[in-house]
Amino acid sequence: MDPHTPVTSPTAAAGQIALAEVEALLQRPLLDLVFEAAGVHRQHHDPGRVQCSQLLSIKTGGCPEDCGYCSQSAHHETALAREPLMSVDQVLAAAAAARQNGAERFCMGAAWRAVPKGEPFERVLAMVRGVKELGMEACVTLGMLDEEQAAQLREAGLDYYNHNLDTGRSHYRNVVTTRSYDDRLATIANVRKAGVKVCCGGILGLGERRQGRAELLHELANLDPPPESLPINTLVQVEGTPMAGSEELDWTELVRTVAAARVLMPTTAIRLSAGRTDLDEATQAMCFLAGANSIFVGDELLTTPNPEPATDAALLRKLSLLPVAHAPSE
Ligand code: SAM
Ligand code: DTB
Ligand code: SF4
Repeated sequence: MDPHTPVTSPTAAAGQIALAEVEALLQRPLLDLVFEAAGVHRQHHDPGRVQCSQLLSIKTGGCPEDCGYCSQSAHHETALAREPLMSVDQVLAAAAAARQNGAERFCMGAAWRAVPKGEPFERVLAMVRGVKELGMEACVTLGMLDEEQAAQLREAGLDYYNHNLDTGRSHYRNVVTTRSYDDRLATIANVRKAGVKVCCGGILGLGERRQGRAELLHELANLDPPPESLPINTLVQVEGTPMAGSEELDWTELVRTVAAARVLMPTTAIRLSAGRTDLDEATQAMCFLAGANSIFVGDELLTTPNPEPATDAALLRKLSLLPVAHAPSE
């Protein structure tokens, strides 16, 4: 068959998607795939808008998990200094500054295996309430949580919980050994049950093959419903972590993955996440064309650099992309 022959692409809206269908999508000629994804994107989203979130690491380093990519794992010797849980005032000052810089969602990350009980969790709940009072959307990423904790976060006003599957099921054991794929899925189910929106994606460039990326997209597209927000990170190589030195991902594989995610999950917000400092403008533009419509802004992610705000502002201007307006306070 001519590789450019139009095909009927699978979409999560139509129910369960087979792994073979995702593999076929990822094998399509790149430009055909991007062309289709751009069409799907324009049917479901405003192609002139980009959702902007800002991150803050509220508790840094010393994490008991052994995620092979992470600067914050206590299992690896990295240059990162540990920092205890920040105060509510410190966090809200950072959130207010982020809002001033144009972020409409504030995402707070903690290097925990699981959400702790007691005062630290109460403090996080106060941070969520405070971010909401600033009129911003609130997102947290705190590791595993149970149903009751998810309900408390919802009660505090939390909009999104970020919990990534990172990679496909078969490659997962090469990346993390201290928790299972099903542990991740159980937390995501608890978040859903509480009525909090799910932000769930992965990292490309962890030494996986295209097959591994197909498996990841297959898992994500078959979540019921698929995640409302899907971060696609490319590995930020951190010296001292086992994944540092992994083979660099070719830019076309990133674009291909973004485009396939857009076709499979038409209504999901796809975030071009970690790794943008290593992407040239043309690659980022291609990702936006292929369906990415969300980024992290601010010059730092959690512990690693992000493009300077002026650099991002210039890129968005060149592409005539506007940030999504601030959501009104609830
Ligand atoms: N401890 C919590 C957890 O793992 O769910 C929350 C914080 S963790 C740093 C949030 C996510 O950041 C991870 O799930 C991973 O996908 C991503 N991440 C961490 N280090 C990264 C790196 N070096 N490059 C790209 N993405 C990374
Ligand atoms: C996600 O998928 N990417 C963000 C957010 N969720 C929490 C984090 C990226 C972290 C990159 C490495 C660092 O800065 O520590
Ligand atoms: Fe801990 Fe999260 Fe880093 Fe894994 S990714 S080591 S759970 S902070």
